[in-house]
Amino acid sequence: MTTSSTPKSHPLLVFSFLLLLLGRSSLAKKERCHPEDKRVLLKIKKAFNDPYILTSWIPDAIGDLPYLQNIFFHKLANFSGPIPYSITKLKYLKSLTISWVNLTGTIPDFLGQLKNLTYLNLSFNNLTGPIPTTLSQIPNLGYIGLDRNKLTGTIPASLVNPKSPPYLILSHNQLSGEIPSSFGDVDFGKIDLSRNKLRGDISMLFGRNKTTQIMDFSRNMFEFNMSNLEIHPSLTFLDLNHNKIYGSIPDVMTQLELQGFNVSYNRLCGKIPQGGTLQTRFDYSAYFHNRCLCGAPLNITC
Ligand SMILES: *[C@@H]1O[C@H](CO)[C@@H](O)[C@H](O)[C@H]1NC(C)=O
Ligand SMILES: *[C@@H]1O[C@H](CO)[C@@H](O)[C@H](O)[C@H]1NC(C)=O
Ligand SMILES: *[C@@H]1O[C@H](CO)[C@@H](O)[C@H](O)[C@H]1NC(C)=O
Ligand SMILES: *[C@@H]1O[C@H](CO)[C@@H](O)[C@H](O)[C@H]1NC(C)=O
Ligand SMILES: *[C@@H]1O[C@H](CO)[C@@H](O)[C@H](O)[C@H]1NC(C)=O
Ligand SMILES: *[C@@H]1O[C@H](CO)[C@@H](O)[C@H](O)[C@H]1NC(C)=O
Ligand SMILES: *[C@@H]1O[C@H](CO)[C@@H](O)[C@H](O)[C@H]1NC(C)=O
Ligand SMILES: CC(=O)N[C@H]1CO[C@H](CO)[C@@H](O)[C@@H]1O
Repeated sequence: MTTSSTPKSHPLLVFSFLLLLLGRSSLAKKERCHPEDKRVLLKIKKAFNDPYILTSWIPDAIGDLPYLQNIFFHKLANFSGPIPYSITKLKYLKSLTISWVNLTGTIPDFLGQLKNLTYLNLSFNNLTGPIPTTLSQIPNLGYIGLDRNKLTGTIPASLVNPKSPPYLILSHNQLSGEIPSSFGDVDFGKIDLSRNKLRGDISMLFGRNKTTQIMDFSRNMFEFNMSNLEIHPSLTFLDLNHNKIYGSIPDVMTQLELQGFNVSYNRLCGKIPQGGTLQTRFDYSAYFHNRCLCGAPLNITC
């Protein structure tokens, strides 16, 4: 149930999409839109016709739609600016996507007031500053996508709520520092921290009990000994390229049904374990530029 307008599409398309998503479950099925919401939507429609809105792009009136559950803004031309405070009036909001719209400023602390949020996607914008610690005040936030912005600072330890095993996508930012050790207690579904300036040991994110499927830590400065990593069979994608990982590739990797695997540009040594998908699915480029890795598919004998 998603729509994505092209960069040239008119804001009114989004308005009509909002209209489609409206409604309280308690309402009679034929009455799609709460009457009060309808009145406000008409106000928003008027606002979108007013070119002035382009300077403060989400009209304040959006906060007068208390029953709205989903917001999906994607690839809208000429939209730019910060997230408005009025969004906190949307007490029932479950899903918030504002992506590819040149959102600027910081991620506001007040997003933590959206207690019903389960999905947050602010990817592909120009957001700056740190990740607010207030996101941890949202009890069931299971999906956090803040990728492809200009976020800085460290990842707050409180960001992730272990009770709602999260998808955490923070790739393509300028985040720095180490991963909070408390993340070792979390069983992520997917974790993508690629293309940041993160460093330190992330071996606590692995383990026999973790059912994580996708891990992308590529292009950071992570540094740990890979030799004794324990990995659950659910892992299907592991990208570690361009870090400072040392030791050797553990034999357990041959027992996984890997769709993606890349340890190139690290400091690994020793023989690449032979078997599983390690030779059949991945060529030398998944292994090259290490300190002293050898064996197939590298053309280096051990
Ligand atoms: C965006 O702004 C440019 C320049 O002001 C204008 O030419 C274009 O028509 C606008 N696009 C939309 C979809 O309003
Ligand atoms: C972010 O801003 C830069 C420069 O202002 C611009 O070139 C870029 O297209 C913007 N990114 C997005 C996703 O709008
Ligand atoms: C994004 O917003 C910035 C700041 O308002 C502006 O300078 C830039 O031109 C915008 N970029 C696009 C692609 O709209
Ligand atoms: C966030 O939204 C963008 C645009 O719709 C989409 O490409 C991306 O996959 C979404 N990210 C996540 C983590 O859902
Ligand atoms: C893994 O899970 C089992 C069963 O739940 C538990 O006994 C064990 O202590 C866990 N191991 C680790 C390393 O957390
Ligand atoms: C990595 O760990 C293995 C197993 O504990 C150990 O034998 C090896 O010396 C370590 N490698 C480095 C470079 O510290
Ligand atoms: C592994 O990553 C390197 C560096 O980004 C890239 O050049 C190579 O094509 C990748 N190989 C595979 C099999 O993914
Ligand atoms: C899970 C959750 O926070 N649910 C809340 C959704 O919003 C209503 C209205 O504010 C609250 O009563 C629920 O507790």
